[in-house]
Amino acid sequence: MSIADCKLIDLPKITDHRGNLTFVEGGNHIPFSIERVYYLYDVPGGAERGGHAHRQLSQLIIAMSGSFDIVLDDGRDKKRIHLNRSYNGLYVCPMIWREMDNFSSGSVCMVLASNRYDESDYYRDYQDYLKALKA
Ligand code: T46
Repeated sequence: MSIADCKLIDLPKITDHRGNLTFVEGGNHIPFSIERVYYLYDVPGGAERGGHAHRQLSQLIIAMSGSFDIVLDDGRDKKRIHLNRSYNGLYVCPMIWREMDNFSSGSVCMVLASNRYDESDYYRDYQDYLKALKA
């Protein structure tokens, strides 16, 4: 897996004079079934989140409101992506280190995940992650 496998996905957007509607179908718009949804909100200015990789988990990360940056790192290359549209989702495949910062005031980050929460799926130490990539 590399950061080239992580893609910004344009989700369907139904525009309407009443407001817009976007939807996500697991296995259709994203390459996994959705087992869990979580969201980050009330993030204080200057906060950083992430700082880990997942062994198995695939995720779609969406800026539902406001904006933030995600730095993807596959142990060779790094890429900073700015998310600021609720109809765009960043697909992050397994074994990618991610860090999040630059949260705007009032931003909400929603994440669709392929599995339930499992702490044993995390690499939270960067050196352990690099070792696992070489193994
Ligand atoms: C990711 C980024 C975008 C749970 O109990 N259940 C959950 O579903 C999650 C996601 C977390 N937690 C617990 C685990 C920790 O005690 O909530 C606490 C904070 O989690 P963490 O430090 O991992 O939060 P972030 O914002 O750094 O990372 C999260 C996800 O963990 C991660 O998968 O990609 O958001």
